[in-house]
Amino acid sequence: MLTGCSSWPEDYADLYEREGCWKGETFGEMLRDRAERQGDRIAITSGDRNMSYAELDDRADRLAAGFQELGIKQMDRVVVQLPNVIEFFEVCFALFRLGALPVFALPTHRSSEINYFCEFAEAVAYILPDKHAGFDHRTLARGAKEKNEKLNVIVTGDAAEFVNLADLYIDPKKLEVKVNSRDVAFLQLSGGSTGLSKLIPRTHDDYMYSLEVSAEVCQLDKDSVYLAVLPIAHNFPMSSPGILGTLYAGGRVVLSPGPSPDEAFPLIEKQGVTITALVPPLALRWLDAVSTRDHDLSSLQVLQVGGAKFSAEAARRVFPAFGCKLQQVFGMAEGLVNYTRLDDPEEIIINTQGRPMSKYDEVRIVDEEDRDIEQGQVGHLLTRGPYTIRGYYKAEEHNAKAFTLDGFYRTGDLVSKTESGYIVVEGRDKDQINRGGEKIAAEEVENHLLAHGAVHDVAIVSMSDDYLGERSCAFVIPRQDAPTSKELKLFLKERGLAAFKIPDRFEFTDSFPKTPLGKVSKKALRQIISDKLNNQLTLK
Ligand code: J2J
Repeated sequence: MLTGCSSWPEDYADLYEREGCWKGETFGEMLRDRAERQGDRIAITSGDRNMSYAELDDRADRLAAGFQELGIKQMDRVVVQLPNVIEFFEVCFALFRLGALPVFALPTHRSSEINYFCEFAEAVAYILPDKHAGFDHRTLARGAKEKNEKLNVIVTGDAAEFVNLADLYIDPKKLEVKVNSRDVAFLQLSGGSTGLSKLIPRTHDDYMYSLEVSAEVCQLDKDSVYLAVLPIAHNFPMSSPGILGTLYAGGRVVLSPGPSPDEAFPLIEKQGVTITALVPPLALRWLDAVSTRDHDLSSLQVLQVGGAKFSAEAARRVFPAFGCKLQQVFGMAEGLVNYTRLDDPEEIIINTQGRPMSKYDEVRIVDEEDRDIEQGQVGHLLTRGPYTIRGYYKAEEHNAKAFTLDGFYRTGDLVSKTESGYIVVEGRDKDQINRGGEKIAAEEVENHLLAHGAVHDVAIVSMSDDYLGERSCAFVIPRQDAPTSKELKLFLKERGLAAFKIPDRFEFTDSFPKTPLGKVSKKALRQIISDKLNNQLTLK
């Protein structure tokens, strides 16, 4: 096991293996198997390009050889920041075959996040696009390289002074590495609640099991066509069942260049898409658009919505608008995924966030003292199971708080359970803003703002928003020369913070409301901003 990671205790590992959850298969082997069994079938469609399983398998081998020649070895960490492109798959499977570990960054991440991932994960390489969504990613590479001149920078497209990914597909060699399925396959990002995002070590065995069960619950098979709309580095479109679950099932992944109805609807029609996954704000956008377009979306069987709470009102509109099933998905990159089942009664699909996908998932709903509460009451969700991590990467101190002594992960979600065992997400007790599915750790942004000379103190909270569900609001106690919100936004941008983390609104104040224990009361701040927004609405 990679140093800095916590494995499952032996008795649990034995249990999960004995029960057939962990099958001893690595990602590299999984792709090889699909390529041998159905090499001619298309694995990925991107624009006009169709890549078969055999071709993906071969290109992964070639790239693994190229990576090896560059010096990338088993257990090395490689920051991968690629959008929804075929190279994403080739890179991941090449690294999996070498036993090297992708560290998944989002295309929206900027220098603050990238430098942290490179440094914290002690990455030997950083793989990025030349430009994406109007941004030149090579500027990030230059910054990262300045901090570590040994970093291998590999670029898709115009590589400038860096290595071009296209040059690394060389004659495949027999790889001498033996990758163990119990080992970490990659590091996924957590939404985070304290400071910087924690890295989540996921093993071949545990993640493969989550793909197997996800594919089963979502009834995927070789004829399934999954449209990847959300950025595929996110855990949801990656694995629930997502792109990897689709490959697991031998289906076809279609990559959408963007999430808008204008980009996605024609693809659904042309490619016969059967399933796709959205976050709630996108689902709202699609719901509004569908009646004004005349694309034939009849191939769509399942529309998944997750990542943030989907309101019952919006959920009710899905079937009439799309004529397909809605599936609510409540998951987390740390592990546990809950799904409504495709044959569940409508009221369950509309009003709940599903139930755990595996019978080996253990779920507890507890009070402040970790005591189980009565069914139907709201409490803290704890979970443990065959695909839920036992600790974050190199985070001993944080792990002591984020996990119970007996290994349950504290999700930070407040939930209740229906009589039939379905989970309803009721709120959150983690210091995080869920901005339409993008998670923002308040403390991370607060720390950046505290570095501004004119900021004495700051507290960031969520404010409700009709479209995104939540947006972020920063309450700032300024020093003498009060900064403007524009200055502060620019300051954060210049510090290289991803745009989605920059507060949507700033409120300047003399003091913060306190809890009886003397801590800043974020609850009171949320109330202040909510009252203010309501007043503004009434005045309009
Ligand atoms: C309310 N809150 C939700 C939902 C996630 C599948 C689906 C989603 C994620 C994901 C994922 C929610 N209703 N339906 O990894 O595999 C909030 C909770 C949760 C946190 C996890 C997957 N679905 N959430 O969103 O790691 O607060 O994973 O703890 O990004 O999102 O965020 P993340």
